[in-house]
Amino acid sequence: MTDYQTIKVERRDRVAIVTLNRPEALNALNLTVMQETVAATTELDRDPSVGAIVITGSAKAFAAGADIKEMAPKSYMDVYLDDWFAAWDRLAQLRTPTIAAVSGYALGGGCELAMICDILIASDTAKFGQPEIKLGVIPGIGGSQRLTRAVGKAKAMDLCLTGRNMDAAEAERAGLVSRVVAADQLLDTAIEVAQTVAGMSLPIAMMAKEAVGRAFETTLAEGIRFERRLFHSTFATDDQKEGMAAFVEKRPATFTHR
Ligand code: CO8
Repeated sequence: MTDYQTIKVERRDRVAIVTLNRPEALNALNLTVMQETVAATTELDRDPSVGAIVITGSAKAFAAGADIKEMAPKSYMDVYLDDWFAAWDRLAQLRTPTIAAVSGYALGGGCELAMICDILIASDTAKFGQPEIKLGVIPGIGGSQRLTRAVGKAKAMDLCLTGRNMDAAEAERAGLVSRVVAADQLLDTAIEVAQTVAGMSLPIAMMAKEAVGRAFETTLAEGIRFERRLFHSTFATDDQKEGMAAFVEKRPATFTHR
């Protein structure tokens, strides 16, 4: 597996774990972290033996945001011409299900990275926020859009305008995270969830992900039409035959991901 400077990539059967690893900067997302995370997840996404990808950080910080020291001297032309942060959009294009396991700070770009993932699991120490306004900027990796879709206008405005943090309990109540667990259980829980997802048929999991994702992009009628067409197409897979046969025969399904 490729050697990276700012992330670690491990495999556990059909699950890949990408760990942000810049402890000296609380995993601040600099150019190298972005390039390495995008390169690693793109490679994992192409590998059919990977059924789910967990993205995590340290106990203290999932990621404390974009790297402020790297950003501070940039001019408008620097960030415009480089289309600064656009590469993170690649993560939203991954077809393999992704799970963010968040402990400690998930601020600014850290919160945005977690929100790009399909399932967001938090430890009871997690703190989410979009504090960019305190730096004289606004969210730049989708925070104003994804947070609003996840938690609604009231909390999104509150967080983006005051820059305050939301703790794990508030994040769960608001619907930003699907589960909160004790800090020492976080990675095991995320891997367990990832193993459950990875045990399903990969093409069917991709379709489920695509269908849910569509809800954020389209009208209800079009979304339902899209879902129905995908549902029909599941009947073209071996795994639909296997999944239903296994139910009828009262045995566990063995999916071949075809
Ligand atoms: N960038 C760079 N370095 C950071 C960052 C960061 N986001 N966060 C922490 N660090 C560094 C600190 O500078 C410090 O380094 P050093 O030891 O060399 O001084 C080290 O990490 C440890 O941090 P602290 O000493 O501050 O640790 P504390 O436990 O005291 O505080 C906090 C932790 C509260 C998380 C604090 O570090 C903090 O407030 N960090 C910044 C959080 C933030 O504002 N994040 C948002 C950044 S902006 C963004 O993500 C999107 C911008 C979109 C712009 C779009 C432009 C195109």
